[in-house]
Amino acid sequence: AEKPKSDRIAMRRIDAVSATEAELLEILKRPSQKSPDAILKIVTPIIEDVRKNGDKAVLSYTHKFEKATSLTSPVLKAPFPKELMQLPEETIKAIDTSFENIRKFHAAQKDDKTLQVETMPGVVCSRFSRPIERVGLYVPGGTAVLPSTALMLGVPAMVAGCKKIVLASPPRADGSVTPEIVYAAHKVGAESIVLAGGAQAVAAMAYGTESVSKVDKILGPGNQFVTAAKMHVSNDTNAGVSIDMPAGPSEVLVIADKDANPAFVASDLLSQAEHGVDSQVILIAVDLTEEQLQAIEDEVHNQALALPRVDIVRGSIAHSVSVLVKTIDEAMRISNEYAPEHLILQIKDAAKVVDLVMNAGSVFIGEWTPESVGDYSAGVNHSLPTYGFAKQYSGVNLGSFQKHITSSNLTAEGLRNVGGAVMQLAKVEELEAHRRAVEIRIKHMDGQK
Ligand code: HSO
Ligand code: ZN
Repeated sequence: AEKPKSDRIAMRRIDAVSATEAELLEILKRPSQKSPDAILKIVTPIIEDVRKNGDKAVLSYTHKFEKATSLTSPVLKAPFPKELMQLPEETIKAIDTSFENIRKFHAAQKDDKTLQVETMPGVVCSRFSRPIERVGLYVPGGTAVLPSTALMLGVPAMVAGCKKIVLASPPRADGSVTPEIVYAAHKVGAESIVLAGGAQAVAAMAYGTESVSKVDKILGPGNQFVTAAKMHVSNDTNAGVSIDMPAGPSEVLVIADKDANPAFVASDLLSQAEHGVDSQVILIAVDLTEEQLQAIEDEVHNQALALPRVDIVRGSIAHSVSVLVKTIDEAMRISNEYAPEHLILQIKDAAKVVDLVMNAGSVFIGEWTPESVGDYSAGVNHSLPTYGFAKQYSGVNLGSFQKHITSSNLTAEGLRNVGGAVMQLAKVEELEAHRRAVEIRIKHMDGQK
């Protein structure tokens, strides 16, 4: 029987043609997050406790929050026992295929060759990359286990040549980690898995404990506690640790025109909506008739009802919208303003429209490219900037696991060529020692001593 209309799983509609700019901006606002101060009040004492009391503190939080009371050590060291990665053949195959595609795409991002430019005769500037030595990769637990995240973080770390890869993931109540995560950790050559989640896992990796290795950078998505803890430790100059990017709930923006298949469009909106009640999905409908729009909405409703996570979908669809526009240009203007984590182009000549993309984490082009291929197996990374941070951040990539070091190498002639500019600027800044470091050499060349 038909569900009552009020029970319909439907996105709000807004007509961008008649809406004011202010109304549009309001609609495109992300659902607001809990105040960072409130979260910090909760995580700061946890971080302090772990910093002071090490393993004992980490374990006590894992006993409390994960209910894994049988755990006696917060770390599982490699080599990981075979019996902890027992998996069905299909799963091993799927992980292996995804691993290989992610490896290929990230290996192609290598810039092993030193970049070298002679800016003036005898003045050679170079740039070369080196791996970050020790990295901590946070793999969330929660409503879904995400071994794919272990691959998305671990594979580029491995390709970059990071010496020490530490994974952290909240254990299940029996103290174990899902075998898929252990297998992924094994494949990327992780040295250990920290059996903890939340702020305690972040603190353990930032400061190190008796058994958890201290790392130089922490990457990976997480809930608001994890994010707040990452921000906190990266602000502590004594910790000496950096992070990838701020993180918020997952989101997708789909641009669809008359050529789009309504069932495909709906399936993409729903794959993002099922991540969490705080996920946001946006449809930009380009010059669709009422009938076409209705077809998409019907698909959203009907497909949603068949999903095991329909209750989560209800939550996220409740704050999601369809924006009606007339042209692709207008659609792209709105998309660039929103700066979605994922942008799906289900439009005619989609590949050409990529030129207009200014802000987005990752783009999925054409009707045969659902977001889920990028989430798992295509080779692109799924750790992407959310919450509008695609305006200034890139998603995780090979560079996230490297530093770029520069060098300069001058000949005597080079120093003569550039020395005048250096001495003059040193004079302007009244930094006499700087000026003399050049002068002393030039005099030496001239035999004046
Ligand atoms: N779409 C998620 C990534 C993910 N999907 C993991 C499935 N598993 C955030 O980009
Ligand atoms: Zn996903």
